[in-house]
Amino acid sequence: PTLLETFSSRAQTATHPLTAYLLRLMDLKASNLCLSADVSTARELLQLADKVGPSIVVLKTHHDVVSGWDFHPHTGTGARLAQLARKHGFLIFEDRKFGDIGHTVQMQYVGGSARIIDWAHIVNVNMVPGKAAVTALAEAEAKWRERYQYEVKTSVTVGTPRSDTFDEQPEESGWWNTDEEGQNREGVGRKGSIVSVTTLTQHYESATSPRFPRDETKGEDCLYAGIDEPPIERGLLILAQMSSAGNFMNREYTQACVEAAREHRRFVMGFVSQESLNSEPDDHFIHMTPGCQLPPEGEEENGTVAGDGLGQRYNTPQKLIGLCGTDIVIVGRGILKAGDPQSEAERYRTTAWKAYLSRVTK
Ligand code: 5FU
Repeated sequence: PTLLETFSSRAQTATHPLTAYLLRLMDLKASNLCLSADVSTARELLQLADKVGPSIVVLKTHHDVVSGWDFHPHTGTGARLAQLARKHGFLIFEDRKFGDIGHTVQMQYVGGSARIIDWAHIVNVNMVPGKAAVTALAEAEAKWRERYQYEVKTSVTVGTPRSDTFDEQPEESGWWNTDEEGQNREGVGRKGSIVSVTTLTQHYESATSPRFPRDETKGEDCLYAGIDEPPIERGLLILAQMSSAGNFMNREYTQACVEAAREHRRFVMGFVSQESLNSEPDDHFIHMTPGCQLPPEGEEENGTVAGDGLGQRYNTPQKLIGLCGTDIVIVGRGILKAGDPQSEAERYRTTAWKAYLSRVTK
């Protein structure tokens, strides 16, 4: 698309279902703001997500900087973030920057304690090891989705459902269950216990899944009015350019990232970059841009703001959205360090949205 095309029109042509969803969300919430929620405790993270949720379309996390992160698949921090994402209508982007051989990044994406794929709609990859990392993550996502869909569809009831005890999982909880035919089935329960797949599915639905069946009474746990559940497809952003001074991502490198993205249009949503990288008619990528701050209220804006002294460089939303043609600005300390993060997030939202509006109405 050209830089003049609106988000709602791009939602019609986006190749990736999650990108189409995100563009609709942006249009609906009049927001192209991502909060980089770099706080140090899980409690702060959840409180922040709940407060700032209405202003943002993406919440970016670094789960490994958060102390007290609860890894429980159904009631832990990821699951609770997913719940807040449904309540306010935003996507979760774990800024994990996978950067290893294909086999390792697959394990890091779906496994470990964090099970990132279960709660993060979006992750990103550092392309230094080569294109295979992208292929590997795409493969892991497809397998995960297949299993997820199988779990949602199947309703085999075996043994005694342990539904009411899931919340206080003992240490031996894990994935060791057996189904009717004696097949080993992954599930959550006490080691060696038998669990109904239905029950498992319900737990996914009620806590971890973005496809939470909407409560008739809606109440607290509902999506932003007018928007449906996001599709189950997960998305990848390729780290094509960085905001930090003296980084090694030159033009050639960035171009290789674009090529990798084109090879995986059903999985790659777009880029973390400093400018728009769409150049061919079939490029429907979305661009998220960190290194963004506004000058203090009342001060004149000239496109840049002083860096943080540790290599970070800042550009204003006006410059990034209006001139460089990126779509979403990622803001961390600009919002987090403010006296009132909630109203500061609104200031960023309105400024970034204005920059978008003037870009498309030029
Ligand atoms: F890929 C990148 C990049 O090029 N620059 C970044 O700053 C990622 N980041 C992240 O965005 C970084 O890890 C922080 O989480 C966030 C920027 O935070 P700030 O407080 O707005 O500087």
